[in-house]
Amino acid sequence: MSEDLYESCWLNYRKIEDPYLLKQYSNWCANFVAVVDTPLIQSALNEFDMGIRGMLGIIPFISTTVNKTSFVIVGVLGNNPEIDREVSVSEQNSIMEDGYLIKNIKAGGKCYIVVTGKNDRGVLYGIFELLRLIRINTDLNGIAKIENPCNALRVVNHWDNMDGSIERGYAGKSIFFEDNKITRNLKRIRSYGRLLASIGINGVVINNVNAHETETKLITKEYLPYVAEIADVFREYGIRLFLSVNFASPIELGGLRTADPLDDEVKNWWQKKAEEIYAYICDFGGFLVKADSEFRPGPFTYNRNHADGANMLAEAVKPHGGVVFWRCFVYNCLQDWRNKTIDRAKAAYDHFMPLDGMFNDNVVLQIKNGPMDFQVREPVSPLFGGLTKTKTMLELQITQEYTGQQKHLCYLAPMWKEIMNFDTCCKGEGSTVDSIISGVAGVANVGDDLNWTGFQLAQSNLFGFGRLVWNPSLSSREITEEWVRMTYSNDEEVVNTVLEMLLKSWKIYESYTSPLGIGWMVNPGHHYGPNVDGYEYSKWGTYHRADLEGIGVDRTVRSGTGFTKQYCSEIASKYEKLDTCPEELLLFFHHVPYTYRLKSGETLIQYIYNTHFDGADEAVKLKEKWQSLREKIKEPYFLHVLERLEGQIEHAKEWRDVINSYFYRKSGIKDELGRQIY
Ligand code: GCW
Repeated sequence: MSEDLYESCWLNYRKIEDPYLLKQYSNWCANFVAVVDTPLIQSALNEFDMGIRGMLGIIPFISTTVNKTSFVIVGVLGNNPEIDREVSVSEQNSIMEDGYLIKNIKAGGKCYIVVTGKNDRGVLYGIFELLRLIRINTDLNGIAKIENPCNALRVVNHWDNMDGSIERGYAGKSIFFEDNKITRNLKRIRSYGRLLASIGINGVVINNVNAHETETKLITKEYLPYVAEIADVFREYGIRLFLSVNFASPIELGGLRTADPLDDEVKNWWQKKAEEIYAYICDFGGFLVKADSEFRPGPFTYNRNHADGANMLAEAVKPHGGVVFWRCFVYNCLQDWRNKTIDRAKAAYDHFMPLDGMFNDNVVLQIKNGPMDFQVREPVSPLFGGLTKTKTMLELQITQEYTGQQKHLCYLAPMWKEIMNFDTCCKGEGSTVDSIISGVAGVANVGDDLNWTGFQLAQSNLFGFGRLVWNPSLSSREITEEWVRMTYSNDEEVVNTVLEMLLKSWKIYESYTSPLGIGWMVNPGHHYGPNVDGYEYSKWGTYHRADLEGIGVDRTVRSGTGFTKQYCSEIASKYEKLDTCPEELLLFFHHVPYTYRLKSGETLIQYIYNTHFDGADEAVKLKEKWQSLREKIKEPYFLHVLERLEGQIEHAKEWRDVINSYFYRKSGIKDELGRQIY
């Protein structure tokens, strides 16, 4: 079963069909030379063995020394003269921490492949890459490539609760917790470790940032031995385990009367706690903290600021090499919707900018990509580029909370790429987000469903996340093509069809849901399906301000909330003016009349109608494209995807009709093309 596509996703090692490549790969891969001196090299060997058996149909001969003329030799630089000899000084210098070199060497009558890195994690990644290259049918003759991760911190965040539920999870129950206990199913965790390592992930937070009563106890001896077992499994794949913690733990667990970060007893409590945790998990990554946000406790209770809170925890884990991921998702969730001067979009910046430079060096501020909350379209948070003296980390949402909940196809890598490549201008032109951050965290989309992500095509989001975080300059097309080839087939028709479906899907989803950056027109609570006024008169700070003349939130300095001012001047002035504001964000920044003419010549209202009709039609085409592959995709997967796409078509119609009817009724303006609006 473990070789089944469901369980092993893009790591299903089906037989290579091309006879020329099969022969080429088999020549090298029949012999594997490695000194297995660490658990990660062991994992690399296991993976190689599994991959080669599956893809080439041979059992590799494993040895510690070279005694053949054709082989794959693997190991950390400096540990094996056979490897070191063939890697030039300049190559050695170009390989960074966690990076790797894959090189075909022809010398002394031998022809072989070297996979090496500065550390064993790099070697493991190199083996995953080698297997990937084989899987996607790359000619390895003459190959010489060095790959280094662009981000040192490559983390997934699970919003898993100990009762087994997953906040914003759409793929079943938690793989870590069940009935307020920690899972004994370490096999599943190991499979997950493989998946994560294969895309370069090196950190995992196993519990929800909302650490409730039971999860608070994860850092006690009742649970730590079991948390340690999970950490042991992840360690074999170069992944460090982190926990989300409750800032009020000294009170809830320690019986102290305060959690004041400047109180000596509190500091002491956390230091002892850190020692205890590290006694169980020697390489524990550290803490993720949601504080003073959506009713979670934090330093504000004691009149302290976020730097006080984060630094206190950072000091506790510092002697052990731990870090604190401190979230910037802090805003007033009890806002008065009548008050148009308050703007939730401004909150994170207002809270954290005054603290820039005040955080310890093992604190990383974790910032959601946009100033609101993972909508289908948002501008990039102004904290990127704003904070220049503090380590930052980008938080993305892999799980599709606002993007179709893994019932709709919405492939997010193209969106993430735009975000990472966004130029903040903070240090002049070229200060892109990916160049100023220390890492990326993604809210995981997996659960205990057999296919991990509920919707099989949503596996591509996890894959795309890892690959982009590793290298944000890869194109969406390259990453996506890798995924399709690995997951389904190298057949060109399959590759091109699925590629096109995935690459178009985000824009399609956007077009039948929320226009031009407005966001939030969803049912409250679960956030699925259209409800234009669902959040309009609520306390959450999430409004569209539609009236009979127009729609959009005026966030300009001139007449609105002044949010635009949070960006550096080049960007601010662009967003501030209606005619220079990028159109896809028009309604995020401006309140615009329905009769306003867009660059295309359409009026705003006509644009809303057109995109909603077109988007729903495009959803139909997604299904048609998929149907054209009936003969080429294994039946259970074919039918599973088909069923989801059919559901998407119906739900896209619902979106189309609710949104169009709402705006027709508000504005009284008819569709120029006379289509049916209710
Ligand atoms: O908007 C919210 C989500 C919550 C989530 C929160 C956060 C984990 O709807 O489910 O809580 O964002 O990111 O903290």
